[in-house]
Amino acid sequence: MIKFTVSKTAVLLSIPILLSACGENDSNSSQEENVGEALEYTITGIEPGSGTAEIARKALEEYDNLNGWDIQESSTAGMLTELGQAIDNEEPIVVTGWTPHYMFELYDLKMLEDPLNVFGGEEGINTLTRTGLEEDMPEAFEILDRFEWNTEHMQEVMLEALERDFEDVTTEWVDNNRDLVDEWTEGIDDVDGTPFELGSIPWDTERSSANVLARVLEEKGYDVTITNLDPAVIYQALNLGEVDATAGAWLPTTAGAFMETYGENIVDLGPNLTGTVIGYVVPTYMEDINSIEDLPAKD
Ligand code: PBE
Repeated sequence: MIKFTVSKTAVLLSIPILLSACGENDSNSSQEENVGEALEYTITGIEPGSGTAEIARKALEEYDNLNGWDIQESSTAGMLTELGQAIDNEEPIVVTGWTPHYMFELYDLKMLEDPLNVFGGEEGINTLTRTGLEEDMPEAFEILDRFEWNTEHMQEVMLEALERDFEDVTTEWVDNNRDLVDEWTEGIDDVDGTPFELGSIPWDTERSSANVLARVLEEKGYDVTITNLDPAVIYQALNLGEVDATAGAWLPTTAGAFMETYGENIVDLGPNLTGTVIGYVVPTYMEDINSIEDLPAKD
């Protein structure tokens, strides 16, 4: 039902888009109004309970023009399906997105500017451990502390993992990136089957880092279990010492509230990757919408 309304309105949209392409700035307002109507003032969100979802909601409060807008939270898979469908039909859509993610490889998208800095701009993905890990498992702790890669590496793993499972992909990745991996492990003693509990949250970015680390720790002799937990739960589990580490804490913004609540017994080893961004994302064909403030207010 909703889809039908969107596509009907999208037909109306094409005329103002053409007009604004001729450089008539004051035609923008009519197009912007239609974008809001076409979307029924709704942003397509992801899993409630994720840091991203929390901050996306906060943005609705902070931006006056988003008064009356809502976020339809569902799942990352649902969001990606809706995004794909909208793009197939060149319909407007606003989603909550993040980079690195293959959505930016598959489609022409842009992250909307965030002049109020609600989404925090560039952040990093930090490695966290429970307190006491350094004393209990100094070898693993040292590897975790040295672990550092970049968005291209992660992107490569995520793209490959669209076709094959993460375990295969990361086994191969570790083999192909031996020099880098050696930097994380050089001079560190092997262990003999020590169990290691690695927490992950169920998104591809975190699956990538958890699996790369698992392969590296396994090569050193650890018996690694990757446990998938909800974002809020992983911080509680670390705080209670129920998992040993995670490599997937988007900080300081995305997971900032979780760290404030549960961070007391968590050791933050700093970023293993930098330059990540979360925010509202639109297809580039929405030419007049470049900033969150360009989204039309609901009258
Ligand atoms: N992420 C990707 C999310 C959800 C999607 C890791 C940025 C988060 O932790 O909120």
